[in-house]
Amino acid sequence: NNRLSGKWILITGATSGIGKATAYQFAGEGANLYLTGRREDRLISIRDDIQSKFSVEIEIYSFDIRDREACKSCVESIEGPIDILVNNAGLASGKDPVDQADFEDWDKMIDTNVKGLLSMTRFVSERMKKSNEGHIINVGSIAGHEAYAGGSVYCGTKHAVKAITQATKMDLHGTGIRVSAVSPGLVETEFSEVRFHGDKEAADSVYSDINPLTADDIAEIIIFMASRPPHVNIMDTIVLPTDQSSSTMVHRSS
Ligand code: NDP
Ligand code: 8X3
Repeated sequence: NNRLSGKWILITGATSGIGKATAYQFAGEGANLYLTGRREDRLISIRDDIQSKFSVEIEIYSFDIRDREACKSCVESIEGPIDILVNNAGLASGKDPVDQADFEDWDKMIDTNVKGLLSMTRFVSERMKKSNEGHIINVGSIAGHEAYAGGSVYCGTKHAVKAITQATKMDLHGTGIRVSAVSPGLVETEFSEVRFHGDKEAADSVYSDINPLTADDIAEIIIFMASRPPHVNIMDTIVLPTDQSSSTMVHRSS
């Protein structure tokens, strides 16, 4: 009665955090995986580790999601079915005010979180439409529902993910394809280390004295969405740690 067993799941950004946890949980349900990310060494070791624990098939594709041709050739070289696309690859880069922020940071976020997600959606939805079934699950954020200071562009990209999710659902109206988003608050992953350009202290302070979400908490929500019956389409879920009540309202124990 497992609705995920034997399905094929394409996960972007599977080398770390939420994408990696999602890969393990889908494998635990007996689903096969296409895993992507830039760091090939990690893709290889994650593939080998998952296959030492679960008997599933895994293909890995190492490329930069900002490279549209690479997205196209990844999807084209996948011969088997793509039942579910988890658009997870993304990042925040910097948290500077709009008058001081770095243009390279802005380009990275827009090119990855918006254009990369769109490229994958474009190529995969075209295929799903032919078979009239599939499920696209976008990783949004609380930052796609509320903006905060220093987040003009990151929050802008996640508001875009929310709009893209809604419009994609409408574009695929009348087909059997489902379109969902999950919108987490603070999840302790490599996210803040990336945002603060490797400054571990700054990254740790984001999660200090709170009980943050884990990547597994979000993976569980993704698995739940994916395993509903085919007539059930969860549009979005905002998931916060109990210690967080809005983007900026965070209860710290000290
Ligand atoms: P991590 O930094 O742990 O993981 C990010 C993943 O995205 C990595 O696998 C990375 O792979 C991949 N990625 C980043 N840039 C690229 C690129 N140019 N090409 C291909 N892959 C890329 O962070 P999270 O797991 O936290 O982030 C996953 C998603 O969750 C993101 O979309 C993020 O915005 C969102 N999110 C995170 C929250 C949090 O608090 N952590 C809260 C809400 C949403 P590689 O570097 O190997 O390419
Ligand atoms: C990540 C959530 O608020 O840390 O999307 O930027 S936040």
